[in-house]
Amino acid sequence: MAHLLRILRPSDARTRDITDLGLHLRRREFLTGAAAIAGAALIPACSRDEGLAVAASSESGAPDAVTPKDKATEYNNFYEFGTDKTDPARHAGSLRTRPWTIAVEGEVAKPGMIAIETVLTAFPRQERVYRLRCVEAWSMVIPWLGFPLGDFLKRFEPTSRAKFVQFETLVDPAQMPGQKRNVLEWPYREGLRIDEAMHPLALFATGMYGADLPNQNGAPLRLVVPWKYGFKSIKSIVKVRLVEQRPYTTWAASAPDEYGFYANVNPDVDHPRWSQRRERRIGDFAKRPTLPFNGYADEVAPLYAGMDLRKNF
Ligand SMILES: Nc1nc2c(c(=O)[nH]1)N[C@H]1C(S)=C(S)[C@@H](COP(=O)(O)O)O[C@H]1N2
Ligand SMILES: [Mo]
Repeated sequence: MAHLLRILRPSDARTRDITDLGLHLRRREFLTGAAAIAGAALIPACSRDEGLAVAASSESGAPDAVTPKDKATEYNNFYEFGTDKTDPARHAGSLRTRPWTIAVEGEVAKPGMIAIETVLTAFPRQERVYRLRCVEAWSMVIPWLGFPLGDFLKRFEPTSRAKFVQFETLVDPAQMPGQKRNVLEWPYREGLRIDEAMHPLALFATGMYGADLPNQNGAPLRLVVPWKYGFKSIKSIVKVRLVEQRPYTTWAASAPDEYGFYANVNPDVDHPRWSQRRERRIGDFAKRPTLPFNGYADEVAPLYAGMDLRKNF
């Protein structure tokens, strides 16, 4: 991993935005002689819970600023609470996030239930500043608090037959009023190939902006896969199942011509109803180019070597 930078404490990221980090990246880029600022930097964990950041600046050289917190917490997709962007912030207060347990099952040597309190103590949180690119062609830059998904999975000892991971959101229409309508098949389900899930950029997030996750952003535990369209980043997870075959995933099942299993951000593959070439960063007026793998190609493109990414969209 080429570009390294460190935020010493999670709170630093709120005061020093990615503008500074972008300059820092560019300096490093200059020093290492690399051609372009390609995307994310991953910092090896050197000490416990010191707050690590993965930041990026855009290909044009213009630094990416962190999206204001009120935008990231008031403009959401979380259909369990309604389909309007403002529904989750207005209705997610009814979600009870304690007690909360996550079931881990399937192709693992040690299946079991893990309480969210155990998750919070067992896996030290790091800060990761990632771009989030929704398939609807808007984007944000969000400072998450979380830990590598791979660290979580390893604790349950996946077997050699674990080729994919499936995730499920809670189903409870009393807490999640959007589930009274059949806009999607509940529970919301998502999945990754095991090598994608083990990639160090794949994150299990329990917080954002230096605090615990607001309910509307997927409390108490959600997935964040920054190189894929936002719908892969499933919220409020209650089940993780390791499986041998590619699992059912909600959006790919509901509209297979529009949403693929891989859903890697790809400006060259249009959605049937709109272009994916450009995106609107929430808060910006002008659109900006969408980057292959959302700017994380250096890190993740090798996962897809030899694959036809138009077919496997
Ligand atoms: N359970 C569940 N997870 C979900 C969704 C959803 O409707 N239900 N929406 C997805 C979509 S389309 C996006 S873009 C992101 C949005 O995350 P954010 O609201 O935290 O920005 O959550 C994803 N995770
Ligand atoms: Mo999305």
